[in-house]
Amino acid sequence: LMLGADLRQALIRDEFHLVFQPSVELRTGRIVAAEALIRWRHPERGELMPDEFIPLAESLGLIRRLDAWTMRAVCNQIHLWDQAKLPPIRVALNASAATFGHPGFLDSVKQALQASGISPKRLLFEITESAILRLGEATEQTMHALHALGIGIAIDDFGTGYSSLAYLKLSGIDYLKIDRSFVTDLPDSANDVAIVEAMLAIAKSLGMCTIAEGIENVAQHEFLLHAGCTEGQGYYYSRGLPPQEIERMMSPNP
Ligand code: G
Ligand code: G
Ligand code: MN
Ligand code: NA
Repeated sequence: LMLGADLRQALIRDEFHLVFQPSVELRTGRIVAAEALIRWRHPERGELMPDEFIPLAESLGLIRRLDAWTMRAVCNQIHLWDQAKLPPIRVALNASAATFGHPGFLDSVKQALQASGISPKRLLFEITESAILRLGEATEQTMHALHALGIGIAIDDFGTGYSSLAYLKLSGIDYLKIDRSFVTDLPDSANDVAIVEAMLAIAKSLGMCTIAEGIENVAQHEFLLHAGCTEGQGYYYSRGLPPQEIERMMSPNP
């Protein structure tokens, strides 16, 4: 309850910041993307993680403002990286169902792109399959419109949403992000091996790229590389980093 009041204040006082977790192209080891993850520097409680305040923001109706803050911050950061002539990596953002499903969402994206002057190709929205199902038909139009602008779409936490596979027929999905729960026990778990191989086969036949989440060791990395997964994310490569550290990792002469 207290935290809810603090959250309204935090939006006014601008107490948020972003960390960026690299996504690595498995074949080359290059950083090709980064996922923007929000953090709240609470004046008394210190650094708070999204699971401590995103659900609260959703229930208090503040999530659209929070996601709008993230979108502006991401666009500004990309603009700064472009000015510094860093490699043009893609930046992924998470959007809650209420954000993605709002009628004003598309316009707010266009506005953020225009204000920052960045290319839409640099952005990728992550949406969970449960959000897609909850939103229904409007989602299809939004995904299509984002895709038409050149923005990427990824299904986050793929395989965990108690959903059918029917939504994969929707146009505009560029990436499937294989949830960490399927990666943790690779390559020892025969079940997880079978499930992940099946997911990679679906993605491949639908012309989608794949990103495995939660890679923590070389055995998982090797398995996913040889199984044909496109990209990997996880502590094996890097945790979420402040912008300056990402810059150092991407600079040609560190
Ligand atoms: O930062 P951490 O790795 O703990 O992220 C946990 C989850 O929080 C992410 O997987 C994502 O779903 C969610 N999240 C992070 N940043 C944002 C954001 O800006 N907006 C929304 N809606 N969710 C976010
Ligand atoms: O899936 P979401 O978009 O909710 O995922 C990001 C979350 O996963 C964040 O909380 C992040 O800190 C966490 N995370 C990222 N990489 C790893 C990893 O390699 N291992 C574990 N255990 N958690 C990770
Ligand atoms: Mn995500
Ligand atoms: Na995820």
